[in-house]
Amino acid sequence: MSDIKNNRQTAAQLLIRSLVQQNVKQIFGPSGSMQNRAHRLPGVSIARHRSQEPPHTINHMDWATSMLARGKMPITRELEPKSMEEIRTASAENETCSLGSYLASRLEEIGIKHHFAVAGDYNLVLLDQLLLNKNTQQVYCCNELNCSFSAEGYARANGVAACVVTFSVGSLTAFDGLAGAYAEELPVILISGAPNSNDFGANHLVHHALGTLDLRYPLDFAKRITCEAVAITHPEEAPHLIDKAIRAALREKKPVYIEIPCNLASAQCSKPKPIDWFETPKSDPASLYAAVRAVAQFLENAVRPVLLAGPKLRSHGGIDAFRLLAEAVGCGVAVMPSAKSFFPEQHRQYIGIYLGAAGSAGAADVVDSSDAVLAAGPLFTDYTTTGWTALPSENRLIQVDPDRVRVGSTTFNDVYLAEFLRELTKVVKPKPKTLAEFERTKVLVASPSVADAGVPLTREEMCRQIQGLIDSNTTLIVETGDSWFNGLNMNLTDGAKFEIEMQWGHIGWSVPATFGYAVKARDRRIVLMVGDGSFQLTAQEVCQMIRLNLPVLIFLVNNRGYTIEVEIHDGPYNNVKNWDYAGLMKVFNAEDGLGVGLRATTGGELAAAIEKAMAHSGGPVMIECSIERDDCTRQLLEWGSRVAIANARPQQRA
Ligand code: TPU
Ligand code: MG
Repeated sequence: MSDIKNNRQTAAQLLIRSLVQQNVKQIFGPSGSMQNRAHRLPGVSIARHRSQEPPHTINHMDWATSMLARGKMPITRELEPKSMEEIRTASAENETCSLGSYLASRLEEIGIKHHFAVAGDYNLVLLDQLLLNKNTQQVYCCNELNCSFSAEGYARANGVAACVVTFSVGSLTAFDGLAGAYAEELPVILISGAPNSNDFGANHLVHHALGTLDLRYPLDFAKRITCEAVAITHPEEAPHLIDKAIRAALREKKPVYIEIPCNLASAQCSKPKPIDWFETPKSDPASLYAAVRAVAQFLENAVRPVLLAGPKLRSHGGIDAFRLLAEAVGCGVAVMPSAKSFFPEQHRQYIGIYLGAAGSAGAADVVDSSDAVLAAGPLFTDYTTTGWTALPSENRLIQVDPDRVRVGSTTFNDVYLAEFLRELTKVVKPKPKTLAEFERTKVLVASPSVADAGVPLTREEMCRQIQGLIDSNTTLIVETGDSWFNGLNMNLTDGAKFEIEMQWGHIGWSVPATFGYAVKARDRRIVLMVGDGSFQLTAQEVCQMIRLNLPVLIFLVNNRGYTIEVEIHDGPYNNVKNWDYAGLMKVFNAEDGLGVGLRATTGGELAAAIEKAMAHSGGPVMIECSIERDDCTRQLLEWGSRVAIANARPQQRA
């Protein structure tokens, strides 16, 4: 028998004993075994809390214990000080809270003020318990995919996020967004309800499952796409498992999975103890020293080094350290697409986005001709290298990963990114040649001219007008499709932020992710660019922006198809059924919403729509921009053709 159960019995027995000792004649409270036991004692009578409940139906040992613990036992007369002392001692030893409130406290402690949720019978009690914590807010989503993507977006703005779904039917749908969080290095805590703990291993079937006795497959799946997956089977182990999972998420910057059976959400466990959640990892001193020496030497020997910012810089806390290192070296600084905004674009050393022929004008020339590329937190894939055409060769690459440094073919393990960048900054010498080269050779990109107000809207005119909205308080979020390249081409003033999901690349990600981001960053102007094809996956989450009065500005690019796919490989499968996108806002508003849907088919209509949007408050505005199916960026054409070649490589013979 568990310690907690023992303690509860001891506390209840102690109470009865002391009441009898003090000649208490009546106990008010729910009927149950404690009263039954007391009743058997001479001279004690019971007044039932709920008269309709027969005394034998509820075991209220829990009730008595929790009332004791809270000092609220409604007895009819005061107890003698001596016995109260005894009771206090017993209850102090038994400091408990519900498992759900334990979890809520932990989420609050690590800075999660909102958790996203979809209700289901396996998580209802847990949701009740989480609601009891008034410092955190529950935010509802239309489905579990959107729920995990909303949390992913919230993690981008907040550093960490949580979402709550039901067992199997809910969690399997949420896993797609959770895997996305893994790919994008975002700590998202997925909490799933589960069947009653007695059903695991029992010889009967439960709903929302496969119709077999196997109830462990969600946990098994979760293990493949998280850095920690735990299933709670007893309340006593909940604190340990919850803390273990949260710690892993914060340490690894990856998602985790916590499964809680429906009957345990309100069960008692020990109260949370203080924890230092945010310990910074410390490098192995010898390895750090060796890595710094090797890299400093490599840079010293090079004539034209450049720095390249990668997407992992943010999750591993290296953005500031990278900038200081860049300023110490004084060379040209390029960024990978997913690291746009991690280095200020107004900085004199900024040379643009490195994405081969699809990147900023002049950036690839500098990086590709450099003899030392220090890439901090990069992720080199077929997409980010434009079909392997923008990949620095190993003999000129210094790759700073989250927990190791590679110089050419030598690897230094147990070296942490931010610490390494700081140490390297102390010893590097200025090497400004690549910046001077870039300045001499750079091609100035002409600003697009203003289109006539009455002519059909073009992509270029649409982007010109959106560019005018970006200020230092803007976050620009861009969806898979030509919106990637439209967004990458935008100039960001200092303070503006940029969000892209290029690694997981899930169309539909941006609508819920923008919702999640906006829940956290209410003070920012959030601008989303999303294509028609992508929007159709997760459109309904716009209604949650309306529900919470979030003033998101959505540019829905209606080009009647999957243009990005058209440029990789065309076929009838790239045509999209047209929708009345702007008209959807009316549907989502129903009787009480403040969302606005507008349409723009010319530059003049777009300007008028933007003006209306800027004057609107209290809800999102969607501007549906109609453009030609083939009106895409030069960068998409360059990128699409090279990715197509990479995809079509023939099978290599062994
Ligand atoms: O600007 P545009 O027309 O390229 O954007 P739109 O209309 O949003 O089309 C996106 C087309 C697209 C697809 C169908 N981009 N990638 N895919 C493949 C894909 C399919 N399913 C998921 C979940 N993610 C994907 N990336
Ligand atoms: Mg499209």
